[in-house]
Amino acid sequence: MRRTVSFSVLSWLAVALFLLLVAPAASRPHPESAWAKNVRWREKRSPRVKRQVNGPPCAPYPAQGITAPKPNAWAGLTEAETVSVAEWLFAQPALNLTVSENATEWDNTVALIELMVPGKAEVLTYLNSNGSAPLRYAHVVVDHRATTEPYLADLLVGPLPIRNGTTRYEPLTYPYTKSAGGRVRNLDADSETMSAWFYNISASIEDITQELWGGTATGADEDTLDLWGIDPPWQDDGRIIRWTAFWNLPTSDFDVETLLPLGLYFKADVTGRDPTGWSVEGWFYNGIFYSTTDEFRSAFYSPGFVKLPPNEDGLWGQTGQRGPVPPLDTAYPPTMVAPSGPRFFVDEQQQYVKWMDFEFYLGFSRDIGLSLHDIKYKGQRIIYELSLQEAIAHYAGQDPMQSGTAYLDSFYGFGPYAFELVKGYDCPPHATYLNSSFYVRETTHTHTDSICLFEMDAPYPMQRHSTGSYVSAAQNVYFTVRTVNTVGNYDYMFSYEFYMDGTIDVNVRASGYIQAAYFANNHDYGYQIHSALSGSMHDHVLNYKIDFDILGTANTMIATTLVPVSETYPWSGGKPRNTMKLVRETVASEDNSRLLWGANGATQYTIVNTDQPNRHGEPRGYRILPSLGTAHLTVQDSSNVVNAANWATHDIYVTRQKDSEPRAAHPYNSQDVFDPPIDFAKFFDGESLLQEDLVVWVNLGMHHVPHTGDLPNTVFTTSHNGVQIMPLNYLEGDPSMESVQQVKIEYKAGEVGEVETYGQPESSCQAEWWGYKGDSVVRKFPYAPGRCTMRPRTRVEGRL
Ligand SMILES: *[C@@H]1O[C@H](CO)[C@@H](O)[C@H](O)[C@H]1NC(C)=O
Ligand SMILES: *[C@@H]1O[C@H](CO)[C@@H](O)[C@H](O)[C@H]1NC(C)=O
Ligand SMILES: *[C@@H]1O[C@H](CO)[C@@H](O)[C@H](O)[C@H]1NC(C)=O
Ligand SMILES: *[C@@H]1O[C@H](CO)[C@@H](O)[C@H](O)[C@H]1NC(C)=O
Ligand SMILES: *[C@@H]1O[C@H](CO)[C@@H](O)[C@H](O)[C@H]1NC(C)=O
Ligand SMILES: *[C@@H]1O[C@H](CO)[C@@H](O)[C@H](O)[C@H]1NC(C)=O
Ligand SMILES: [Cu+2]
Repeated sequence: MRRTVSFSVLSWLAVALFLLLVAPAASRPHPESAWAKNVRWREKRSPRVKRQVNGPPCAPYPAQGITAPKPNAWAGLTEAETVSVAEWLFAQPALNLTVSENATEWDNTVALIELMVPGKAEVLTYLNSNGSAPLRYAHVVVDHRATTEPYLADLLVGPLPIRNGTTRYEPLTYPYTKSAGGRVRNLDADSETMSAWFYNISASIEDITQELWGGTATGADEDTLDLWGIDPPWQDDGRIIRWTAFWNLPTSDFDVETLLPLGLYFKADVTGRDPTGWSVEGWFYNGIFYSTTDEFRSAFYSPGFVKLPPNEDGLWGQTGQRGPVPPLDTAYPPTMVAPSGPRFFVDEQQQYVKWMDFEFYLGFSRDIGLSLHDIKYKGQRIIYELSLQEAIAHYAGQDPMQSGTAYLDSFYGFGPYAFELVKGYDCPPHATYLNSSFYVRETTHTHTDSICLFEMDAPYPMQRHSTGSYVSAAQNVYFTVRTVNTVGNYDYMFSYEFYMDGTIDVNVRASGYIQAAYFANNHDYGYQIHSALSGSMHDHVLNYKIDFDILGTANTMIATTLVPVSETYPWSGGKPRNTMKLVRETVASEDNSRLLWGANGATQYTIVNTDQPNRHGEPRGYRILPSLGTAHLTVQDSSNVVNAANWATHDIYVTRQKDSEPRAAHPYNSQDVFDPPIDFAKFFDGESLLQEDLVVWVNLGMHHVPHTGDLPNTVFTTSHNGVQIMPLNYLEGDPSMESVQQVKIEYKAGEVGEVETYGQPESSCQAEWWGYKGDSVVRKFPYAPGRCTMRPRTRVEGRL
């Protein structure tokens, strides 16, 4: 679900100052900016009624301070570094740059300046062996438009600090699988002209839009309709084809436009930079394709032409309280407090975090937003990098708009859309917050409080056990790092959760507005969810990179499969027994390292170090387990993305770590889908994976078939997916037993004998523990009293 293609840049350029600054490459259908809305809201808002309760304090808690063991090797460029790089770039005559503020579609601009993530070998030397900090380089993207063949060029600039004479720039080619000198064509170079051209097409059927919907899309202020279309454009046979759809503009200040398709589409060949060479190639309405505008017009004015109803803004598409309030809903809901304050440490300067036995650094970039680095558990590195790589939302439908939509979100970037979190809603009241920053148009923008960190008590214990004489239970407190990235119409909530048993849970949830389809003839592609609306089926697939380092970089993936067998044993009297076995296999090379979770969850994938067995001879490692069901792309050999999302074809992949393969996808893969800058399939070249430095690429996904419950917004409860990364024979036992947050209550005959609290601080629950009774027994029949009494189960008698 998302936004719009880039040609509608012009429509929001005029008004959406904020979003414009955020993402010059992206575009949105909104007539108004968030900023403008905010101003209007301030004018409109009524005096607020404060909650008259003794609720928890809502001010964010600063975490305990700490000094990171080393300066963060992934920390973004400083203000001074960015400024110096920008100045230096503008002094390079060959780049022929124009400042963004004054640039036209025919000027070169700087699209990005950020840290070039240093190579792993260098960083490991720095972290492990007191080596010097890696040299810092900037990653720069130059948007070359002062040419008839516009392109985006990745450059490496450095080393930093800038020094006349020693600082150089060179094409950043090594992360590419495409042999194109670190550059890719820019299909959006003419977005403003294209927007104007599309408005002209729309204006040429103004009589029809007036008759169908009582409005126009001509680029004028009084427009009530909008135009945007497929992403990526069709790129077959060297032509660039864009299908454009008509949408109703919202009449409220809600972001409902993606719910207001009107069911009319036109096809245009927009190859090249000269608008006089562009042409309309047809129209599509209510299941019928018309190959010219004249043909469509004459059909429209023929008797019997069926005119279908529009989708219009209304309460149904707007969030906010309505309808009868559920019983007791106005009372203050349960909430969590942190009586001792944050029980974790943050070095804000170095973006370093330490909670219990986990510690790691944070990174942040335009393409993927938040990333986690050098994750150590009990002092040992387990993961060198854990980061989102790309997200696709691949739609389908009987119309060319839905059929042609397959958003690759890193094109828009996650970093610029990590908006400030809503305290008490996005994160609990006691959370700690960090800022994130990103470069845009010769400025640095900071989203304040856009990363939150907090501990939660899970609503179930880590462990419990009852017997007739005691009960034991351990509290399940876990730690979360979270951001929410709203890329267009869709809000992704990314959480990294750390558990006391050594598990890391990576999960994503989705909310916001769906991109819905016009209802006509779409029965095979979704449910009808409103009067003229269909819920446009689509897949979300989000790829994550997990660069494991289990007890060093020499690692192996082992697939352990439960298989049904028929086996005769020495004791089975010559008769086979139908049973099951465990089959251990290594994933030996990149020839067979594109994997599926498999039927019935029978295969467990683990990353181990076979040279580091535990005392029982089993290799120590970590297991990767889908925690909420997963999804890869249903569409095979997608006509939309071709080779641009070859990371979405399977559930989990393993490759050998290479600095030349830092990312599964490039943000501009959508610009050349047949030969994208990074074709993930090319990572698989048969290399051995036995005791090598391994990277796991895992997909989280959702098959989203929106229903009425997706209106007005998709809900996080059902739209979610996750994987757990959990210790496997890694430790001697369950490490959560080190925590004092557990209890053992001994009891007998309805009386508590002893309560063991292990020195944990007093809490109000402790009084209740003394009231623990166990079973209450009421005799119903005075017969054989000895046997009728419930007997306490003891270890000896129990099943275990
Ligand atoms: C943009 O152009 C105007 C007019 O030439 C000039 O005054 C202004 O300084 C330019 N902006 C920047 C950021 O260079
Ligand atoms: C430099 O860019 C300008 C537009 O900003 C263009 O007119 C000019 O031709 C370019 N010069 C070169 C040498 O490419
Ligand atoms: C790194 O330096 C610190 C402080 O000088 C020293 O304590 C430590 O042993 C050194 N570590 C290695 C691996 O050289
Ligand atoms: C590099 O040289 C340019 C042009 O001579 C000068 O303006 C700039 O200040 C110099 N930068 C540094 C870092 O010495
Ligand atoms: C759109 O139409 C106007 C008025 O006919 C014309 O001046 C303009 O050049 C057209 N724009 C494009 C991009 O074709
Ligand atoms: C976040 O940014 C705000 C506004 O610039 C600043 O006041 C605050 O100190 C920053 N917080 C952190 C943790 O850096
Ligand atoms: Cu969805």
